[in-house]
Amino acid sequence: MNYNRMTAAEAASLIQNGEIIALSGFTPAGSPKAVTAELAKQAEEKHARGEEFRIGIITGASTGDSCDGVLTRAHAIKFRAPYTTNTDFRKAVNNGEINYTDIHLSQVAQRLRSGFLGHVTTAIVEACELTDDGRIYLTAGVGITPTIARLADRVIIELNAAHSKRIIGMHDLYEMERPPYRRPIPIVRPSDRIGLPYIQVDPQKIVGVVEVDIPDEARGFSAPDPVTDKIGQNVADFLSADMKRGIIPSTFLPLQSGVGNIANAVLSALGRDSSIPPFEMYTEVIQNSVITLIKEGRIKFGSTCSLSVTNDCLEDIYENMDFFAHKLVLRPSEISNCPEVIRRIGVISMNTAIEADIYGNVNSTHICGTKMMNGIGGSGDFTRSAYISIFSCPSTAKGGCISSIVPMVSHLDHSEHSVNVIITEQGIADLRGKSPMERAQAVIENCAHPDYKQLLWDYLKISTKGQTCHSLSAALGMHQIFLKKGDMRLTDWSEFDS
Ligand code: 0RQ
Repeated sequence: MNYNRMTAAEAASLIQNGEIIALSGFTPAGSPKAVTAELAKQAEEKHARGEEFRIGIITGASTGDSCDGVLTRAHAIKFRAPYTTNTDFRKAVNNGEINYTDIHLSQVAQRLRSGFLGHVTTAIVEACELTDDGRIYLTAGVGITPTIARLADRVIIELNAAHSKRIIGMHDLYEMERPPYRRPIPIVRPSDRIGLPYIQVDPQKIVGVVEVDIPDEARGFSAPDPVTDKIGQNVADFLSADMKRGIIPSTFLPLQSGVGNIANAVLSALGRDSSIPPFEMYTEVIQNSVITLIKEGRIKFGSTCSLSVTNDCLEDIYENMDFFAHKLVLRPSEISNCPEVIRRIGVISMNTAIEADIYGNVNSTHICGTKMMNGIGGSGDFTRSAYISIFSCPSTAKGGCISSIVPMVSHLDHSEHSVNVIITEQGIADLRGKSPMERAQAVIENCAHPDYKQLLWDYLKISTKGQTCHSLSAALGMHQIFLKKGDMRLTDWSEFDS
């Protein structure tokens, strides 16, 4: 089939006001970059002419600035799901301009198939190769691509020369069936392959092919500091102790690790801990630290939805594909984050909290209960089904003015029932098998910063006794004082009714 080669601007002009588009990729890895950038320019031109132009966007996870950033600044996004990390997007969501739906990432494809999210007209898919019979070979991130390529009325391909074709073969693409009576997902170890290395669509649906040469808009990482190093060491100590006690088998268990600076530092620390044997990952994002550990032989295999690595690291993978081809597999998000598989293979989940409360509830998404940060991502997919679920974070934020350990989380993403362990640079609170009061004691004693310990002990004194002790008027008092006075340390419980 001779595809219609076109410019990014021509492809963008196919998309009309009010449409819902869906994008390939997971994090900036594998996300389209050229058509969305042109779409933003065209939206600005239409707005200048007084024309309406706003669309819905559904993705696997976050994208780069050339999607969420430019389209937000062009006021072209009506609604968006799921996870994003873009600062301008975050502001527009929090000022009410964009309708944002936060969804567990494993569920996005199923919700699309079931029609919960409306009808996708256009899928924009980044590929490194396309065949005449409609085989699409993806790049560094998969996300929801198999599902959107099948469901959308039309597919636009961004054929990106910045990605090496040597990545062909690393993907294992499998789309879940619709219920009822669907068959089990036959993965029993992270390296199992169950699908195809490409997506096949009807070539007639491919309405345009845009040739580009644009690297992924990967984010760098802050260098580990003493706080993130200590958190990492505490996580490693915890896992090593559980292995010595026989809770974790001596062969170890597959690990999941979240996004961001802390996750990167935690993995580096695990890699350095010689008491932990070489291990596997069953995870949704692989960041730079995992690639280093694969090269060092500390990580044996990584199953992931994306290679969310810096561009020099991605180059390194492409250049050494003979080595990495047998060490990595890229899967759709409904498989990389599939609760069935996570529970079966015994994944240990390690995610980052914005704040945790003394009873073990975790807020991963909202600042002071109202402002969206990034979204729940895959943290819920993994936490609820994990063999052991760990949350870590620094004990304070914003120069010590915020305690990450609070009496009650200001927004709930992961409840006390799903959270097994909380770890800060101060120490480890193992919450397994503990009552709420025992959990509170462990969290305050082991995880809270010394500046906040007494305040939290005093909170328990003023709280109403019960299975879970709280003062309903003071439970969010530390947040209120931060919003009023800029420092949670100024909280005085006598200002609240007990
Ligand atoms: O703000 O950038 O202005 O300094 O939050 O915090 O400490 O740099 O941590 O980069 O690891 O991100 C939870 C957001 C942590 C991330 C979160 C402020 C802090 C800083 C970032 P500044 P750090 P990280 C798999 C799993 C949810 C989704 C998930 C995330 C900024 O890990 O999005 O887990 N997780 N997905 O100062 C006010 C607090 C704060 C606070 C931190 N209590 N109050 N601000 N900050 N705690 C991946 C995917 O699903 C794709």
